[in-house]
Amino acid sequence: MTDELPTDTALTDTALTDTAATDAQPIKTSLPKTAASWLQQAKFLTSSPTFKGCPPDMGLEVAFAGRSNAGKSSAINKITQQRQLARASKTPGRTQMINYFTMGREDQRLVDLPGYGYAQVPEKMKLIWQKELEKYLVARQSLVALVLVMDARRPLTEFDQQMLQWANQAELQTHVILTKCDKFKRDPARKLLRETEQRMQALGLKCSVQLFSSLNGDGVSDLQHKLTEFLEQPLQSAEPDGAQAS
Ligand SMILES: Nc1nc2c(ncn2[C@@H]2O[C@H](COP(=O)(O)OP(=O)(O)OP(=O)(O)O)[C@@H](O)[C@H]2O)c(=O)[nH]1
Ligand SMILES: [Mg+2]
Repeated sequence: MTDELPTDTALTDTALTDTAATDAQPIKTSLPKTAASWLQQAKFLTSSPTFKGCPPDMGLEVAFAGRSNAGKSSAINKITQQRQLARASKTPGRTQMINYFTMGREDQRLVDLPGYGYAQVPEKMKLIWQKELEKYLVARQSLVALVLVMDARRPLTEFDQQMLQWANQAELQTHVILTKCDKFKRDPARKLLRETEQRMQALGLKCSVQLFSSLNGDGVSDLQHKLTEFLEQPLQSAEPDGAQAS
């Protein structure tokens, strides 16, 4: 490791019928129709500057990690279709706490982490962040996956690589999003995606990777679906049994 550690409803009211629990009275369960409508329900849960202050370590959570200013908070706002759920800013180092969001159930959470690699944070502060973030990444049992956010113009920094190596060793599923891909035309963006995949392969890093833009919405749906997989979120099936036209 270098001297820097990562510091950085629309619920449809349609009732679905689950007949498994009882013969006589089926239990009615409301499920969101789509990944987008599930994520749209996101609400702020809590913020903590320390690992100790995090909410109870139960259920499942996915954390957004990555270099400062890469676009973590903006990505959370975009996929939840809420402008100011997570605080985004031009000033690097904006997110200074571990911020929690839930989609109606406290056992499914998204976490916005402070960014790493921002040199202008006071040294003392930086060390505190590093420690707390390290504790969080190592000890948090409910952390099932990382979304590693990289600025598409500077993918796979030394620290990103270390983060991926660590996640691979810890057997933590990782999905990389290359943000700000709106800065590229379509073909160069695709080329960049291919090259990044190849570099990861060459480095022996296992993870999935996609393009993303909080500005024009590229890749939003892919990321939303990935999160439903990680958080094991059931959705209404597109064509419920018996819905086919005869
Ligand atoms: N063009 C473009 N700008 C983006 C995109 N995502 C984020 N930005 C901008 O990048 C800056 C940083 O975004 P944030 O979402 O605050 O970044 P962060 O990773 O949360 O930063 P820290 O909290 O400091 O770690 C802001 O000015 C955003 O408007 C994107 O997809 N495209
Ligand atoms: Mg942020």
